[in-house]
Amino acid sequence: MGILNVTPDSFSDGGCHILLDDAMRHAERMLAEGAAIIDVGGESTRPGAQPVSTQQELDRVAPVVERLICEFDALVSVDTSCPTVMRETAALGAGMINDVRALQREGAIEAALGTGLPVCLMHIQGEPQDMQQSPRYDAPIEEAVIDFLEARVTACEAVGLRRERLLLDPGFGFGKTVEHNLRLLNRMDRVTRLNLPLLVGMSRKSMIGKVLGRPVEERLPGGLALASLAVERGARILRVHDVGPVLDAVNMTWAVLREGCEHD
Ligand code: 7PJ
Repeated sequence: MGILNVTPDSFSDGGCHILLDDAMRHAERMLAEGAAIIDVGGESTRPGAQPVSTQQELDRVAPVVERLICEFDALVSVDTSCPTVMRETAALGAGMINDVRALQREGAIEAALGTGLPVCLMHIQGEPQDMQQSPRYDAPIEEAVIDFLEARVTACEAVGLRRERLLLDPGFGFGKTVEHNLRLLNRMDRVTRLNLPLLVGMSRKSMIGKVLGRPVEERLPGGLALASLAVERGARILRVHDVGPVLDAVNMTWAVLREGCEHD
C-alpha cells in the first residue's frame, strides 16, 4: 500500500503533493513500483497536528480519488475518520476505508457499513493532538491493542458490519512510546490470533528516528528492517512511502519463509 498524502503538513513529504498533478505523478510511480493499493489521506494525523474540517478534507481527497480511479484504475483506500468523506469517496469508486480511529467517530460505523467497502480498524490511544504526550498502558501493550481491536470488531458486528470486511492494524506510533512500538512488533504474532488480515504502517516513523538517530529522509534502511520483521510476524499489507525498495525486502523475506513452509 503506497502512501499518498494530500495534506499541506504531513511530516515526511509535507507539501510535496498539494498539487493534483504532483499527487498523480507520485501515485503513478508507486503503482509502477508494484503498489497494489494507494492510500489517500487528507487529514494529517502526525502527533500534534491540528484537526481539519470535513469540507477541507473532502476538497483535498475527492479530486485525487476520482483521478486515480479514472486514469489508473487503481485500488484506492481512503485514510479518513470522517463519515461524510467515507460516503463521498465510496461514491467516487474508492475501494477501502482506512480509519486510524477504528470507526469510533459518531456515525462512522454506519457510514462505513453503508459503503459496503472493506475497512481497516487501527488501534489508537487518545487523539493525534495529544496521543504522544505521555502514552501509558495498564496492561502489556499487545494485550491492550488486542482488547481494543476485539472490542471494535464486536462493535462493527453489532450493527451488521461483517467480520469478513475487516482488517486490523496495531497502530504503530499512535499513542505509543518507542518501547511500546518495539514490544508490539515483537509480539505481533498474538494480534494475528484475532484471525483477520493485518495491515501495518511504520514507514519513516519516529520509532526509526529514535532508535537510529536519523532524520526522516534517512529512515529507509531502518524501515526495510521493520518491513521484513512485520511480514515474518504476520503482516499482510504494509503501508509505505518507498514502494519499490520495500517490495524487494518483502519478496526476499517471503522467499525465505516459503522455503520454511515447503520443507517443514
Ligand atoms: C497509519 C495510517 C498506520 C494505518 C497513518 C504516518 C502517519 N493508517 N495512517 N496505519 N499511519 N492503517 O504515516 O506516519 O500506521 S498517518
